Amino acid sequence: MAAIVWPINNTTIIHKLLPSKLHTISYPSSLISYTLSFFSHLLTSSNMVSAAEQINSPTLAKANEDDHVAAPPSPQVAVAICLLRDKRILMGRRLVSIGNSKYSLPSGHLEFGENFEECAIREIKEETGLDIGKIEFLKVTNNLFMDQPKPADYVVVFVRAVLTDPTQTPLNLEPEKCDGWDWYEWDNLPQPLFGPIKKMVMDGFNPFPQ
Ligand code: 8DG
Ligand code: MG
Repeated sequence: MAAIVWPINNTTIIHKLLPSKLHTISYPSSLISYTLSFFSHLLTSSNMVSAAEQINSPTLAKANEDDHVAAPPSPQVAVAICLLRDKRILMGRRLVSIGNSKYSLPSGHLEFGENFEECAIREIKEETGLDIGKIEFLKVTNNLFMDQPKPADYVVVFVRAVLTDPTQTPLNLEPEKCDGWDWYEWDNLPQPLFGPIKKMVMDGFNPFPQ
């Protein structure tokens, strides 16, 4: 004997009723009569869930919200600048959560449509008021900060640059993010260094032209 097997979840009833989706299996006759009566009940308009209703359903909205919450954070792109002056480099002590109280380079997030050079010029200007030129690509690293309340993944493009006016002095224009800027000899860098730059130094990185 043949019986129609219907889906339990009536929100997918239309899809499941396509002929190609019907299954034929053997069942006792009592179950078949129950099956057919329930099947006709499902086909009444009051039980059919339209596509529009499904899209507007609170359940779907909740599921989408849950998906959004569960989505992993995306990697971000930052440009870090090795600003060189004679034999010294500009560094400042961080006051933000990632690398708090550690010394690091001026750096910031790449904005949409910006190239690395434009980002370096803008970030240095915003953080120190300095104008830079002769910007050259040095290195790119991928840095994970998993010990943060909100873990972060930064792809960091390191460039080097020099002052366009060597008499300019750095200002601390974002005092909530940095303790202040100063020039440091490469072989006498301030301590403690921020993790990613510390690792680069230990691996032999040197931003000065050789
Ligand atoms: P923005 O909002 O002004 O664009 O950014 P920001 O607040 O100035 O960003 P940032 O923390 O100075 O730099 C962005 C991220 O780059 C930082 O959270 C971690 C990562 N980063 C590294 N290495 C270095 C580094 O040597 N110096 C700096 N400043 N950031 C670095 O992975
Ligand atoms: Mg910064």
